Amino acid sequence: MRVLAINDISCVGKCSLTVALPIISASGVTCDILPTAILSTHTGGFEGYTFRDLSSDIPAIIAHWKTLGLQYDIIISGYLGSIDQIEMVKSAKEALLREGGLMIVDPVMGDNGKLYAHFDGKFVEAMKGLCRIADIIVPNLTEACCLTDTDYATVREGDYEAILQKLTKLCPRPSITGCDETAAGADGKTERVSTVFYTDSDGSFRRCTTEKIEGAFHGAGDVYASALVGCLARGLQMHSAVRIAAEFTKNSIRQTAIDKTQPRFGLNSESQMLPYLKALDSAVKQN
Ligand code: PXL
Repeated sequence: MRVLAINDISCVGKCSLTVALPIISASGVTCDILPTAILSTHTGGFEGYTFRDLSSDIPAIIAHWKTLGLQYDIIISGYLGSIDQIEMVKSAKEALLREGGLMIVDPVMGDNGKLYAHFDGKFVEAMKGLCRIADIIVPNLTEACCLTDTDYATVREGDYEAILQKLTKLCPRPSITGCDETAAGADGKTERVSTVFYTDSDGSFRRCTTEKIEGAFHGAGDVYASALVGCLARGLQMHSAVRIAAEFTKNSIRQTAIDKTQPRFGLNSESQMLPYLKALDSAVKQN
């Protein structure tokens, strides 16, 4: 099983390839990387970061790999710095995904109702085009709203299923992370958060719900997407993969809250890797 992760390298801040490579490899499959840019830090919560765009290298890298006859079982794309790079991911799929392989797109564009720096409406439209050639997409709720032209501010818990349904117009197997559940604790704070998706077996709507830990934690989407890829690469069905990936992400967020490290420095998922791998191993054995 051979996976290709297309994403940037944010040297500091634990997101994109610095998260995808260790998690996917530890899941027990080969993970090759196609870096789209090198940044000194990611763009959320830091100022003065460097950004070296690697777009001009990408066509030659793909051409070289074609001469090697490389074919991937899964390609996952994440943060992309420009519309040109979106087109390059489409070319990478054409050239490198094996017949019947899985194209997974994490349409990284924003969080908490806002687009990240550098993104605009034109980029969102181009990202819809990339989602159209994907088998699975893993947006958070903000990104799902952008992709379905839904006003994030007005979204209520009862709307998640309709938004997921709208996403199927772009891609057959969408899921949405970060869907707050309204059940509030004694202090009025939301205590649960769900990932919504359809099962592989009968296509029924499902919610995978975990404890919500208050705060905005950077890189949670990258941990989730990488673990989901790891689980799918090991042959798990969507419902098991979502459950294991969501649990790992929640445990990593909890560890970060316990350690009280700054959220912009990313999730402390390292110490949660072993429980993740145990859960994956036991699900694979039962499969
Ligand atoms: O975690 C998503 C991400 C990845 N890469 C870069 C980012 C972000 C989110 O802000 O800035 C460079």
